[in-house]
Amino acid sequence: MSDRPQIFGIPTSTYCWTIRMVCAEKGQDHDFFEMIPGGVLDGVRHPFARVPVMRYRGVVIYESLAIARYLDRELPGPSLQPADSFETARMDQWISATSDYLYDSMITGLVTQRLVAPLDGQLPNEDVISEHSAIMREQLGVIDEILCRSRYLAGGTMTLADLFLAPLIYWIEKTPEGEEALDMYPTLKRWFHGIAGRESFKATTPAIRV
Ligand SMILES: N[C@@H](CCC(=O)N[C@@H](CS)C(=O)NCC(=O)O)C(=O)O
Repeated sequence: MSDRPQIFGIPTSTYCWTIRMVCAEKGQDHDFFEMIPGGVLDGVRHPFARVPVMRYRGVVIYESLAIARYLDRELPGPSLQPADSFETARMDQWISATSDYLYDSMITGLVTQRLVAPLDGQLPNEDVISEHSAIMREQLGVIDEILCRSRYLAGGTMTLADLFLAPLIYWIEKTPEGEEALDMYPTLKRWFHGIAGRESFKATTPAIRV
């Protein structure tokens, strides 16, 4: 049985990246195994055909939030979850919004079309990009407003919420639409570059260049 968390997934996945950053922030080495959604590797599978899946100390956990919270509680190192109830609610609110709304506009609507489709030899769907970029710009405005009032999404300390959102911002910044939108929000941009400058982010950035 491995004494390091084993993370199964695809390197470009924002969810996988968040989990890898959680390990790095806790000062915990991990092993990453490439497994496509729906795949089975070394007996590990996600029953709903998604990634990541994590195996650690003989237990298998899927769903990023469950994995992140588990690792944060189990591993030594600085806590990535607030002690305060209101800040915890704020953290949960932003993780939920990231997974349910921001991922859809930024990754599914923009990044998949602008960056991934051409890699597959397909033309990006400009209507989809334009529709989702407009939604994304509004969402970025909401996030920027929060970050004008507090250093991180849930308050004065970095939490899991920041680790869930930062990989999305990394990918949108690689698109012309995302880059232009981020230029409108210097506070959000500063927050992102603060996270992107951390060792945990740099050590887990996907090797792929687009
Ligand atoms: N609720 C899941 C979502 C994970 C997820 O959607 N992962 C993407 C990769 S970033 C995936 O597996 N997509 C495959 C698909 O949608 O079929 C979690 O939080 O872990």
